[in-house]
Amino acid sequence: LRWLTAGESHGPSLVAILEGLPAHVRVTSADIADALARRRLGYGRGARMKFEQDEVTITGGVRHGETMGGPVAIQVGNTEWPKWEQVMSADPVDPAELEALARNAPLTRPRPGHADLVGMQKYDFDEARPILERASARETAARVALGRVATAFLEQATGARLLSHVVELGGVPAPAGLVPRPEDLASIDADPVRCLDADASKAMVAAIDQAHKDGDTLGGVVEVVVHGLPPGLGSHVHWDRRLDARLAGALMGIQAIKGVEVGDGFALAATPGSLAHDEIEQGGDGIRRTSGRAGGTEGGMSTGEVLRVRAAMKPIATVPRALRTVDVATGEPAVAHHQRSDVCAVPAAGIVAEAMVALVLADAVLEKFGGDSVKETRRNVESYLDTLRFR
Ligand code: EPS
Repeated sequence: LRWLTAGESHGPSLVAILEGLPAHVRVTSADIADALARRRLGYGRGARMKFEQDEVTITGGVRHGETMGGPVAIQVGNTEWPKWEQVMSADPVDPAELEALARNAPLTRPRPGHADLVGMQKYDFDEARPILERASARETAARVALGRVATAFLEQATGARLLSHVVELGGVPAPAGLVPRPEDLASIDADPVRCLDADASKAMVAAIDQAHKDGDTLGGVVEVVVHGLPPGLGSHVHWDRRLDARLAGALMGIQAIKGVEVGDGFALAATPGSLAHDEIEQGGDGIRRTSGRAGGTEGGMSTGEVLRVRAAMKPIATVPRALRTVDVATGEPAVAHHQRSDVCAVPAAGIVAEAMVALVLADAVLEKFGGDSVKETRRNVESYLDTLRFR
């Protein structure tokens, strides 16, 4: 599976291409629009989330609600575009016209923690606009669109079900050990911060309100949970084939993510070996683990138990109570530029994390089982499961 996104935060649209999916994956523009709407959920988002719409068009690879085997191409229109037509025009614009636009004022006061400064250094720009436009988490809309297609494939080919929830926000933890089931998804999505526990959710909302008052921003931790994966995705034989390594890389590739855990992750480092592993027993319907500390991978392979991966998001770098920086035009001390921002985008990060996990898993499923149609992949999965040793 290969995939790419292109487009800027205030450009005309984002575009995304997914290549290598089999034919007959059932997916519609409405499914993708629903996934994008889930990404816009979440208490603490900024003004733009209220007035901007995600306009989805599938421009290739799907006919009458099913993939045909060719690259799937999706366009997500930015309804903000008319305001940015000159500032972000692909073709040259009369400099006098540009200069008259307040929106085009050079951004020379880079935000600490953002891509602004190092991006200007690396790509040789004297202001941050060309950097922040692509660094923006707006791009995650394109990934969520692709992730929805990957999720459809996973469900239809393997029966796996994927969801996410917020396990910590602004230092407020959800109770430990809550592992949501697929049927919890509707109530998680209905919660303002996508947290499974009502009391923790209230405290998280209060933390966001306080940060908003203080002109501050908040981070948190999201967890993606996948039920029903077959054992044996990924491999122990080489570092870059390990499923957990691929998941970690994909999650770290989301804007603002600073840490990843598989299963109990960092807590396992402080737990004696006798209590850190998942013991194996012969259950009624086959071999199973008695707990889920490893998060559903052993030796870099899915075990067939519930997969659980976490991503830690730092607070958004566009902090209203502006941080100290240097005006790169003058070399003088300054405060970082700020127009508007989200207080917290952790609930949305869960949806993006689902998309990244879905893309990695779809890739791993195709690697192991192949198939040019969903039926063929499913048949291969079923015959593998039927002949599995030690079931
Ligand atoms: C973002 C900053 C905000 C968010 C944007 C991501 O945009 P702006 O700077 O225009 O206010 O609204 O997120 C989205 C538009 C989106 O669809 O998620 C950033 O700097 O990452």
